[in-house]
Amino acid sequence: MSKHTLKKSFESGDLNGFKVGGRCHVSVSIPTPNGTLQARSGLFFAVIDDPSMANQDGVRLPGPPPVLKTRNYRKTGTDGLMTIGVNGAMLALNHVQVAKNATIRFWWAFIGKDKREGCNDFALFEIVDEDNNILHRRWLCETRFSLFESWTVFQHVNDFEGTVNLRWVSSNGRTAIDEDEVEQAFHRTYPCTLLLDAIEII
Ligand SMILES: [Ca+2]
Ligand SMILES: [Ca+2]
Repeated sequence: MSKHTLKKSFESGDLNGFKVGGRCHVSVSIPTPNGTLQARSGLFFAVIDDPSMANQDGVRLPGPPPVLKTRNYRKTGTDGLMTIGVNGAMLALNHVQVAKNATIRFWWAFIGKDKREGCNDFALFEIVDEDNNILHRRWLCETRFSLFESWTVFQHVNDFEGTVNLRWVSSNGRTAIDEDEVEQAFHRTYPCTLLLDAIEII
């Protein structure tokens, strides 16, 4: 067992200890296309971006809290399609001590609503150092591939020794030919949701 271990399962019923960007909360259940989903561990789980804070046309209801701008998140898929973040939400655990070869593990689920042309909503996880250098980033789900994923385990063996920030992001995304293409109002609608539970560093 590594010298720095951590367990977070949201069983306090709040997000104390996490940095929150945008609309995040804890819940005991959430509706999905496959019925009601409950926590993977214990009673509570985190909901990153809030699907209940949008109307039936997918338009976000006014805050507070404000949504988080996510346009710094982008990637080009193996098929050449570029995806650029629009807005969403983020949960972070900052200043986490990790030992080299520690295993970072958590359970995630994804609920997306957007299969429209020009949209690719997504969820990702990243590990950054204290200077914001990306040590590891994994795109967990994209709506162009899947609109719903039930609880799935993520595991990563860390190869960095020191202090890191762990971030989970849920984001509206748009697809673009080039980065100068302008975001449209419809890119900000039908936000997706990332669910998170049972975070462990062992
Ligand atoms: Ca839990
Ligand atoms: Ca969307």
